[in-house]
Amino acid sequence: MGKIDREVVTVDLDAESIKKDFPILSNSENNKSLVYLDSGASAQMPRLVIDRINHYHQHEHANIHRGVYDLSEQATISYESVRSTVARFLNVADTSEVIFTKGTTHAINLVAHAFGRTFVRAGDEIVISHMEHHSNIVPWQQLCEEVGATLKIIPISDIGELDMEAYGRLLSERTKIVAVTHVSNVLGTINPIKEMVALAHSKDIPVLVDGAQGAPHMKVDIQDLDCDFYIFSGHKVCGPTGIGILYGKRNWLERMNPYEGGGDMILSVTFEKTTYAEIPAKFEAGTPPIASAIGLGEAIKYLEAIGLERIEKHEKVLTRYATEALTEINGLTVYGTAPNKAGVISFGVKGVHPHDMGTLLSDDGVAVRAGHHCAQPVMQRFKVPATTRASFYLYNTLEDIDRLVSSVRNAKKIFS
Ligand code: C6P
Repeated sequence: MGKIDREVVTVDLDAESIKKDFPILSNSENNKSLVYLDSGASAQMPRLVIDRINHYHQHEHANIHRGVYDLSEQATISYESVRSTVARFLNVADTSEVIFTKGTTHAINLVAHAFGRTFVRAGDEIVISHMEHHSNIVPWQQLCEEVGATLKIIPISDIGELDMEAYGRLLSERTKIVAVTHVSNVLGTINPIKEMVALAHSKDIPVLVDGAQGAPHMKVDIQDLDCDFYIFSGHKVCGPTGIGILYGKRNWLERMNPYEGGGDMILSVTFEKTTYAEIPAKFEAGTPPIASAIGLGEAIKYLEAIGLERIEKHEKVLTRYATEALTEINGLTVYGTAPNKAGVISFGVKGVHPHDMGTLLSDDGVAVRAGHHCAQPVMQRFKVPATTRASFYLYNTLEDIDRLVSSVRNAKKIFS
């Protein structure tokens, strides 16, 4: 593709007016208007999500699934309706396959425990990739240590793509599950999930997809991907923290033991024996974050009204524009240059530590993340201790990118 001309580039989405939906984005940082480029860590919440959560607290709060009084019944209806909203968002046919969790990390731990302790034994193998977030490494590593299984790693190329031939070779009769990220939170690479699932399924191996950086940024169609588990966090889809989603195929969920025990996940309890509720309740022990779930439902409706396809397209324009402008800076390296890439740019500038870069950008009102991004193996792969990372969302504009680029140039001058 040719070079992007700032004047002629068109975006499908009016990010400037979308920005006005987000109260926090009219704040300033260090006396400069805030440019928020850390949505990969946590997206901001639009006013209607904040208002919906407040309304729940002021007018609807009661525990769910328990009370016979109106308030509790209303809270239950509001909470359960989000399950259908999530099912529509992911194109899941059976709402019972949608489980509320505390977030992506909690959901992966749930599967590693519940699936792992049911199906993985000594000598078995679990396949993950070199670009996983720690949340999709550590729970599997812990499982392997506990049961005597082995973790196998799909390598990545210099541009940050999975080595698909190596992936094929890693799958064997010993493989019990593949757990792979939809989109790398460091490199931005969008992985060929459908192809990976088809290959694994041809050998009867289930696939878990960490969708923390996928579901917020593109239309996810579970029936098309055909994965066995898909996971994401509320706070990365413009919802609140403390809530996440685990989609799981009924066939697996029904055969998995519960992860946590407690109220709401049982059918009957005696001191001799407990029997468990059907899914999804079986995996939702205790009082859930009701307000957060309701906020998540509102966030999803907000994103749907704008359109995930438009959001994805918008982020692609921003990414291309930012990549071209940043790579014009001498001594700047972008880590992760796969052609199929989401709105994440990790970079380093010769002579400037990523943490110093992050601090200097913050002085200019530009919020980015600096560090290992909870993906230390990616840092090891590219032989860097850390990177600076800008990540984009629907409310970012080309002017935001201009501010980033000019601030990176200033930071570079300070250190030269
Ligand atoms: N990545 C980032 O700045 P939680 O914290 O449970 O909501 O999500 C964990 C997680 C799992 N997988 C991927 C691919 C992720 O990107 C994240 C969260 C944030 O990149 C915070 S470390």
